Amino acid sequence: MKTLRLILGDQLNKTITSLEGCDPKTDILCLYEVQEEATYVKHHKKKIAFLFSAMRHFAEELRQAGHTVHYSKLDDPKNTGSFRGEIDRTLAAHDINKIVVAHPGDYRMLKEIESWQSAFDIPVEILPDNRFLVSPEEFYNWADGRKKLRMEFFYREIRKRYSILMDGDEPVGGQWNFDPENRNPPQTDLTIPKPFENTPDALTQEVLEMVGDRFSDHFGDLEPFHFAVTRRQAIKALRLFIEERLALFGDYQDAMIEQEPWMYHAHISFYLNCGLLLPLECVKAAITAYHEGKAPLNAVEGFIRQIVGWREYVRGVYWLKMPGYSDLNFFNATRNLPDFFWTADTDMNCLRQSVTETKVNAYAHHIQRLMVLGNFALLAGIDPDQVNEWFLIVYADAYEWVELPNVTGMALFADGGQLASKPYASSGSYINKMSNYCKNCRYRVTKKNGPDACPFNYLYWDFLSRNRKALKDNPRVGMMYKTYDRMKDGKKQAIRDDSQRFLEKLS
Ligand code: FAD
Ligand code: DLZ
Ligand code: SF4
Repeated sequence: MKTLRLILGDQLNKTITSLEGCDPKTDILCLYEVQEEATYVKHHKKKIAFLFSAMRHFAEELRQAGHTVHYSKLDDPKNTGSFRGEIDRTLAAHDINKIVVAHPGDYRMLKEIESWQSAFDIPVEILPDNRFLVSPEEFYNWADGRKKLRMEFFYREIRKRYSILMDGDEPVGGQWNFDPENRNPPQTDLTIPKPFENTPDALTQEVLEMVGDRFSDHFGDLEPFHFAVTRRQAIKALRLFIEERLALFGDYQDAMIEQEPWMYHAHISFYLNCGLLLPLECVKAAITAYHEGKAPLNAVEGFIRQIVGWREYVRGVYWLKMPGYSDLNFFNATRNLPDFFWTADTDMNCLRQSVTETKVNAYAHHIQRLMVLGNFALLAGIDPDQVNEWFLIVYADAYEWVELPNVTGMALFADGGQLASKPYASSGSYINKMSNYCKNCRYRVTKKNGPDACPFNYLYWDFLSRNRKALKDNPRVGMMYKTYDRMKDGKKQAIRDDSQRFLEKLS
């Protein structure tokens, strides 16, 4: 009797629990490319190509390590298009008495897997997902009894538990968080290193052709394609970040420069989220660089906080709050997503740059996602379902467990403050301070009203005014309402008129 060990497309690591205790003589390792996963939302072409190529390379590595691997290619004429159909085919061909799989990333997928036991009438064992440092159960325990789930306190516990950047019981440098040092505006004379670029091999070329043929109506540019698709290549990408970018990661973490999509960020979320890299190895690499004097503490602490803090925290929130979390709409926002989120056809330069780079790279860095794209969706009152779907489609690192809390919780405040203490709403002045986008914009960031004024300026006040009832008890926005209340009636009317004119045109 054999065990079918299913490896999902985002579980591409030999240490994954579903491979523990695997008997290469009897067990079959299964990877399935299926149409239902590629189209439950219409993922960016580059995202599909990346994942399929990484899956095919991983299958090859498993074969070379002596395992029996069943791999369903999407363009195999016999491919049924669904996990159920593919498992059915494997069961029909082999004498299998059990299915083993590591806990999936998404709630949707968990429900699907839970239905298999009765569908196939054999045991289905779901093992913990060891690609994370904190299990959903541990997070429930941490959250239990807390009024507010603040990332900072969660992060400190993880630092202590894993002894990360610790000096006994104290944080190295005497501070847990160096964020205040990490908000430098961009300098004009920065020489930003070239990003990691992998050259596609024959296997990747085959995938690119297939994706080009079959998903031509999906968003995004398929080529050039430079993602790492094996663990070895992903480690190279990580090393390059540590050597060339980490030292300035902290200083310019929030900065945005026209035509510079990569800045000093790590560009490893795609690899972490599909298993090619693991969180602790990234953290250790950064700490080693700190001890070797290659990167300052503000950069290293900032980087590890993203990985062992934010990343683990949003996953914990996701599993704690699902399934209800995906339905939240605190501000009752109903506006349709504007077309320019797909076409980049807008006069607002910050949005045009961010959407264009997203289309080309299936990547945008955090501040573009939060303070340009997310901020606009928040201020314009775009329906959270549509915003979530867009973010899930367009980024190569997007899976619901990480995308949903970042969009619903952090960018849109659609959860009413379960994740963030106040909405990340801002006028054009923040974007102007942290980028050079405004210089080449048809709008004027210093103008507050009128046809040439930066739309973020009036939309910001209009958002606060529209949502006063919902935000009235939030102490962190009280000051802004005081400022609004001091405005003359004519100014308030101009804000309303400009916003209405702009938003009507948007629809
Ligand atoms: P860096 O800035 O170099 O950070 C290093 C690593 O820290 C990242 O690779 C990532 O693994 C982790 N990290 C940083 N911030 C976060 C965060 N807020 N949540 C989780 N992990 C974090 N990240 C995704 O992985 N997938 C998503 O679908 C996604 N959607 C987002 C949507 C919005 C609206 C916002 C505001 C953020 C989103 N993020 C998402 C978080 C963050 O923007 C990306 O992780 C980051 O931009 C990835 O690029 P990087 O590897 O260069 O990150
Ligand atoms: C994202 C994705 C895509 C596009 N295709 C597949 C696939 O064909 N087969 C597969 O096993 N996984 C795929 N994935 C990743 C899954 O969507 C992911 O494993 C679940 O959403 C759980 O996180
Ligand atoms: Fe964006 Fe306003 Fe600056 Fe234009 S002026 S780039 S719309 S913030």
